[in-house]
Amino acid sequence: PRADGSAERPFQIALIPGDGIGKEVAPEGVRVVEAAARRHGIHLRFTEIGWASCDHWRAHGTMMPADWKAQLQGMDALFFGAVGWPADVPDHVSLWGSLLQFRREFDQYVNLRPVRLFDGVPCPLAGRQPGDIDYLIVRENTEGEYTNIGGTMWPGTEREVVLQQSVFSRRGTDRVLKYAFELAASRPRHKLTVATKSNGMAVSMPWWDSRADAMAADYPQIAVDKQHIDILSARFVLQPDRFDVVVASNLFGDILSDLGPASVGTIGIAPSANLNPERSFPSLFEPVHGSAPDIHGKGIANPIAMIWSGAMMLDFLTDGTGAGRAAHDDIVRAIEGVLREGPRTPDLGGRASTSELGRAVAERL
Ligand code: GGG
Repeated sequence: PRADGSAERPFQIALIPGDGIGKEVAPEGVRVVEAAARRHGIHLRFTEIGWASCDHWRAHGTMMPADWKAQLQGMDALFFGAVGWPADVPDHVSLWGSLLQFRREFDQYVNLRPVRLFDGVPCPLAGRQPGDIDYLIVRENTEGEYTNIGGTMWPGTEREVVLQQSVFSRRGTDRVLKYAFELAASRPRHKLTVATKSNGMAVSMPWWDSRADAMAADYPQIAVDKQHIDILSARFVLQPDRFDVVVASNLFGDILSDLGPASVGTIGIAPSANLNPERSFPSLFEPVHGSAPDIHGKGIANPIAMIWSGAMMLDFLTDGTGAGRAAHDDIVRAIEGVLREGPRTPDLGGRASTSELGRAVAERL
């Protein structure tokens, strides 16, 4: 059933494998999402797209065709693998030419990234049990430190000066803070950590803090904790159980969302949802990890991040209700089972292949 009540039309999903291991994990994501959707009577239609990739850049000199938006017309969601690599395409070209276009043009201003410690995943943090660590990172996703505004003076000389500007708008900041406050209000612990660096970044971050303080007045039930990004990073490792919802600017959120999953065992299982909460545009679901050139082509990438991102997609598409929520929960339970009992890919200390793991999750549904 669809949130808008139109049960007949299948959800249209653009499958964009991208580059590197994105191409290897994407089919496993589709395998599991299709199986879970079928079980719950959710109709999906995937359309595979070869652009938003370095292959496209090599053939055409751009990451995407000029009419990419028109080609995605009517899509309900984008299911994305990874972008970047090989090295003949500079990373900033591949990222700005694809993923960042989607985030900006589709106004996907929330990047939701869960971090959980699972039974069976070797955790480098001593003494932590599954259940101790379970938090959500809310990353601002359309502005902040991710800009291409700036320039170079006197390039190539000893006087060379490089400027890179950040952008923090009141609208952009307030809307992501609001999402994070609402999310914290919906969870039992009622706790929100605001990532900041207001001692060093003396313009933008005190202002970011002041916006959080202003909003906190509307949420007296939420315990708000502002932390500088440096000590916050240390506490992700030393005291991860103190976090519930963490809201951060674009760059800080990007760094935290690799650190969090790595500190509980592997970034190979970390999912993310790039959301346009108003649903005016399609949202995008992708692993936190990138294209991983070091393991590309070996068939050993962990597909769980892609699979879990697919579960988040089903949940979001159906507005967190009924069939989509049930399909999401089934997938997460199947992931829990595989992580507990195997098979395991090398990042988890095993020797299983990407497709063995994908099949194992699908079989547990
Ligand atoms: N699947 C995510 C991916 O390909 N990430 C590449 C990357 O470098 N992303 C940067 C970002 O998320 O800001």
